[in-house]
Amino acid sequence: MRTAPTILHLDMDAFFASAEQASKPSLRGKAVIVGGLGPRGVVSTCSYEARVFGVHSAMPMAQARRLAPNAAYLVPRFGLYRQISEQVMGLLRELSPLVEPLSLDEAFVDLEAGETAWDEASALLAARKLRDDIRAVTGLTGSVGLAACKMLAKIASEQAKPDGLVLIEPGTERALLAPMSVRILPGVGPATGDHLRRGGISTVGEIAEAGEDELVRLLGKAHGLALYAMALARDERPVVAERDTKSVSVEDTYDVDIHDRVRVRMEVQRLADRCVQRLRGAHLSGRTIVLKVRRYDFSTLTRSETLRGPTDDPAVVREAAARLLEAVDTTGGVRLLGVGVTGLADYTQEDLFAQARAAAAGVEEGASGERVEEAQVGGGAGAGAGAVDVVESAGGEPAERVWWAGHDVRHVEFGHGWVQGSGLGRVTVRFETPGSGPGRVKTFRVDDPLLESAEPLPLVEPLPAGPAAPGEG
Ligand code: DCP
Ligand code: MG
Repeated sequence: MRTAPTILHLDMDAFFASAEQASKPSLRGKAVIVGGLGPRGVVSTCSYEARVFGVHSAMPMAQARRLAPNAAYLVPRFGLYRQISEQVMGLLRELSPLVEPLSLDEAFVDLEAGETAWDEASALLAARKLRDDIRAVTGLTGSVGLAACKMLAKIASEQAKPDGLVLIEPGTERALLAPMSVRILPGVGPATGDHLRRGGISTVGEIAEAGEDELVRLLGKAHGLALYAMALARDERPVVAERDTKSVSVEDTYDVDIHDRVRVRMEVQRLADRCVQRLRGAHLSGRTIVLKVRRYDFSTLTRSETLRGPTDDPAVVREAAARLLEAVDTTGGVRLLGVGVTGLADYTQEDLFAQARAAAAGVEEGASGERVEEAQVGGGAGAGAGAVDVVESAGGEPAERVWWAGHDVRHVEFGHGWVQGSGLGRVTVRFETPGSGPGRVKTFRVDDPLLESAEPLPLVEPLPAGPAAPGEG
C-alpha cells in the first residue's frame, strides 16, 4: 500500500438539491426536496436544510411531505445534473488520467498517477485547488477526502461533509476505524452487518480482534479474508478509469407488430435478461438503463433511467425497463424493442463481495438484500413520466403540455422562470435565473400560448475566452 495520502475521493454536497438551489435563487437556504412527486415517488435527495427534519434519500415522498410540509418539492432534471457532472469529471481528469466515477456526483482520483501529488502537502494543495475550481466552474460545493487507499478516502469525504476537506494521515487508519460500525466497510450491507452482529461483531475493531480465521468461519473464505484486510485498513484496490465500452444492448425486430401490451411487457423482460447476460459476460455493470421502442409508424423513442450506482442485477434492470415501458404508449403496435445498459463500470468491489458471499453461501439472499439501495432509482422514477428522462425522441412524439414542478419555462413577456406548481388548469411560475435575485411569482392558464418550456440556464456565467483579464496578477 502507498504511504502518502494521494488517493482523492470527491462527493458533491446534496447534489441534485444544490443544483436546484443554484439555479433558483428563491430556494437558497431553504428546505428543497427532489424526487418523484407521484403517489409512489421516493426522495432522490434533499438540501441540508431539509435534512434537519429527518428527510433523506430513498424515503417515500409521502413521508417527506409529512416531515417537511413547507419544503419546495421538485422533479429531478437529469440533463442539468449530467452537464454539471461532466464539468466536475472534467476537472478531475485535469488532475489525473486515473479517474473512477462511481455515480454522477462521486469519483476516486489517483493523484500520484497524474503526478499531481506525491506527499501530504502536495495532496492538500491539489484538493484545495480542486474545491475552489469546482465552485468557480459549477457554482456548487463538493467534499473531498484524501487518504492512502480508496476505502479511507471515501470515509474522509463523508467526514468532510458538507463543503469540507479531510485528510487521513497514513498510519492512523486503524485507530480511526476501530470504533466505527462494520457497515462503514465496503461490501458490508444490511445482511452481512446482521450476520456479523449475530457473531458478536459490531465494530471494525472487533473484526480486527476476532482474527482472520473467525472471519473466514463467519463469512466464507473470499469475503472473510477481504473484510479482515479492510478492517486492518489494508485496501489495495487500484483506482480504475471508466471502461471504453460505451454500452451493452440487445434488441429484437418483430415480423409482425406486437399489439398486446402483456406481450410487450414480456418481451421487454426477456430483453432485459439477455442484456444482463451480456453485461455479466463482459464483467461489466452499468448505471443507466435504456429502453428503445420503435412503433408501427417507425417513430422511435428511447427512454432512460439512471440508477444511483452501477448494477448487473437482472431484477434491477428488469424493473427499470418495465418502469420505462409504462411511460410509453404502444397502442397501434411495436415493430422493435431494445434494452440497453450504459454508464458502464467494472464490477464494483461491493459487487465482488456480494458475489463471493452468495457463491460461498450457495444462496442469493445476501446479495439481493444489499442491492436494495441500488434499486432506489435516481428520481424515484416509479412516479411516472415526470421522473423519466427522455434522451431522444424521434418521429413526431406529440408534445404534451405538462408543467413539471421545478422545470424551466420561458414567457414571451416575463422571460425565464421555473414551474412552482400547477393544477386546476393553472400553472404558477417564478421568474428568476441563476444570476438574478429571488424572483416574482405569476400564474397563467396551462395552455397560455406565451408560455413554453425551456432549457436550463448555466449555473455560472461562462468566463469570456481569451487572455487573462487586465489587472490580474
Ligand atoms: N440519488 C438518488 N437516489 C438515492 C440516492 C441518491 O437519486 N437513493 C441521487 C441524488 C443525489 C445524488 O444521487 O443528489 C448523489 O447521491 P449522494 O448519496 O452523494 O447524496 P447527495 O449528493 O445528495 O448528498 P451528500 O451531501 O450526502 O453527498
Ligand atoms: Mg453527494
